[in-house]
Amino acid sequence: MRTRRGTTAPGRCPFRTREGARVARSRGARRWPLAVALVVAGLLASGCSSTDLPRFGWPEGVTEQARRMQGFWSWSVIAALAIGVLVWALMFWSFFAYRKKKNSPTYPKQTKENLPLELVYTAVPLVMVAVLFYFTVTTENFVLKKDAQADVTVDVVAQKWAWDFGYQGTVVENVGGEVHTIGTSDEVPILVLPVGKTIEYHLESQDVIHSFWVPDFLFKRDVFPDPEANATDNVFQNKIERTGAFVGRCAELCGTYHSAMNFEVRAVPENIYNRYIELRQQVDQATGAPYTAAAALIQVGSEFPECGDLCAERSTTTYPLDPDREAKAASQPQAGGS
Ligand SMILES: [Cu+2]
Repeated sequence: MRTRRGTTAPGRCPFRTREGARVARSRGARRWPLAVALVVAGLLASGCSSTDLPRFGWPEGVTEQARRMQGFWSWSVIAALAIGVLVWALMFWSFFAYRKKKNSPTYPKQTKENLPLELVYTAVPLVMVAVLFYFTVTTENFVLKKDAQADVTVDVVAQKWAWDFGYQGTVVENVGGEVHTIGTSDEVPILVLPVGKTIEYHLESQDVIHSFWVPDFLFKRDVFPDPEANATDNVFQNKIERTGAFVGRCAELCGTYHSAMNFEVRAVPENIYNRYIELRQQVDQATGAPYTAAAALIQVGSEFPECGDLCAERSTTTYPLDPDREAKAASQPQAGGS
């Protein structure tokens, strides 16, 4: 039944009229700028830059293992987006292709129990889960892989509330034993390591459970007392890909000064690392005692001016927490630190 412009017959959809269609179109036209503004605002509010885009929010790690995990994450997101686009396309195609046609008196043909189709959409998700599982396992195996022969092996001993780093294979002149760097309440221990080399970490706690965590490694591992008796895998390896100072923390709530249990990884070129370890095994003529970590860093810095802040005697990423409970002021960075 035809109607005059702007009126509708009882029981008919108002958008069937030309007037109604125009109203719907104008509402749609008004919503488009709002939708675009929301998308733009969302992108701006996310704080991401174009360089972050390939990582899809994954933090930037500094080890070979972290890069592999990032690759897995990025490809997983790309695969999810591709499948999402396909599903959205199928949805919208079916919305429009099979909608009730204008002037059509009946609904489109309804179908059900299409066995081949049901088998397909049961099998496809299973394949997707299997593919994701395969890449999850291979990535995890890569991250946890241990080479038979590491280039540098360090003993990491955690205790309330400091770290002790020992370099296997080193012998301190006149004193014996391996080179150790031990944190105190006045000094954050610096673990100097070479870039591009396989580092092996042996973890053990002297008391409670701690956790060795360097955020830039995108990796952490709980540190148990007596790891053999506790049947824990206390050894892992990684390869640091770039120089820099990276803060390390205890990631297990281990007691009163847990938050003070920081350290710093100093990743340096191999020649600087070799000289540092050489010095740490020697007696410092100025003191008559073996070189401390700070004295060795100062000496290496003077021999290799290009070392710059990488040879700073104190940590540059964190600072000791003042354990004095009476001190009301917040701890401040050490001179030269940040
Ligand atoms: Cu701890």
